[in-house]
Amino acid sequence: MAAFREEFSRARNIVVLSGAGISAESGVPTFRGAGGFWRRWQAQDLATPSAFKDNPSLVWEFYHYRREVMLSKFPNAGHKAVAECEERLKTQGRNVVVITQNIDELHARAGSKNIIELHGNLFKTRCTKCGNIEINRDSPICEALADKGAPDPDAKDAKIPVSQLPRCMKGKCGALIRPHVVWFGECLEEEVLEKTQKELDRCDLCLIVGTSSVVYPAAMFAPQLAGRGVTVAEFNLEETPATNSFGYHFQGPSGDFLQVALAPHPSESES
Ligand code: BJW
Ligand code: ZN
Repeated sequence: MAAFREEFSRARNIVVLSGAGISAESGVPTFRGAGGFWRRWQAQDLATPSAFKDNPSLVWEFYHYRREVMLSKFPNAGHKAVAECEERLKTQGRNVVVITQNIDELHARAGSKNIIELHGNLFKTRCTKCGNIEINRDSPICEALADKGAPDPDAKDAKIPVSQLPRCMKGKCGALIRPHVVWFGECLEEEVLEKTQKELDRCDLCLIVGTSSVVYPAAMFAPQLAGRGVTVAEFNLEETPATNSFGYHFQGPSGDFLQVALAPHPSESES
């Protein structure tokens, strides 16, 4: 940690690449770990365009459930350490950007400003017909989903009629809307990828936090930086397929480690 802190004190452009694990200490389920979504449900039934085409009711139940869960969740020490670091380093002319795979908004709620959401946002919707994107924090998002808990993977036939699922409010459109998130087989937004590349190009220190590093393209960002000679520090409960390519691996809850890793360095008072 002391060696990492030395490198941290010299870095000018820090990238924090985060995944579901950073929100685990807030009580938000991850995807692949114990209690993770993909342990209980099949990803192809809930997070692909064909799942939404075949059963929009089941997919909406899943995202509705996750929206409702977030009402009782709050940023944890990890999100806060990242946000405080961004604010503090800004006054020193240094830059911190969060590039997150998470759609839960906890980085923003902790106070981070410079955020790139790679996989979209749980509280945005997109119209399947006119493409209109809206922020939507309604609870429930439509009457038919009210009081629905987690979707039952074995009850795929108990479908809500499409006419009762969330609809587009733009003008007279009225078509079915979907969560504005990136599913498997879908491309990440061009603008998001361009912004990400710019940040990766100027990055001189990367923290990769709470991601299994198995989902592309996010999984290749940190190994690419390491290949270019940029220091990468991984914060995870476990080792990942990418661990061996990184300079530092802090194994444990990210909240605990990030508080220490990103605390003010003595040299900051000199700058
Ligand atoms: C803690 C902790 C604590 C716990 N402290 N740590 C190249 C090679 C192979 C395949 C592909 C490829 N390029 C593209 C693909 C296909 C596919 C893919 O990657 N497949 C792989 C699974 C094999 N990728 C795509 O389809 C992407 N699109 C794309 O590339 O377009 C171009 C293209 C299209 C078609 C063909 C080819 C190219 C889109 C990917 C979209 C992912 N979407 C999801 C769901 C949507 C958002 C949502 O509903 O939330 O995004 S899937 C899910 O996985 C979600 C997550 O953002 C994402 C990553 O998961 P994450 O964050 O890593 O979570 P976990 O649960 O996996 O890991 C948690 C970690 O935290 C663990 O390591 C724990 O140990 C740790 N942890 N508690 C520290 N307290
Ligand atoms: Zn529309």
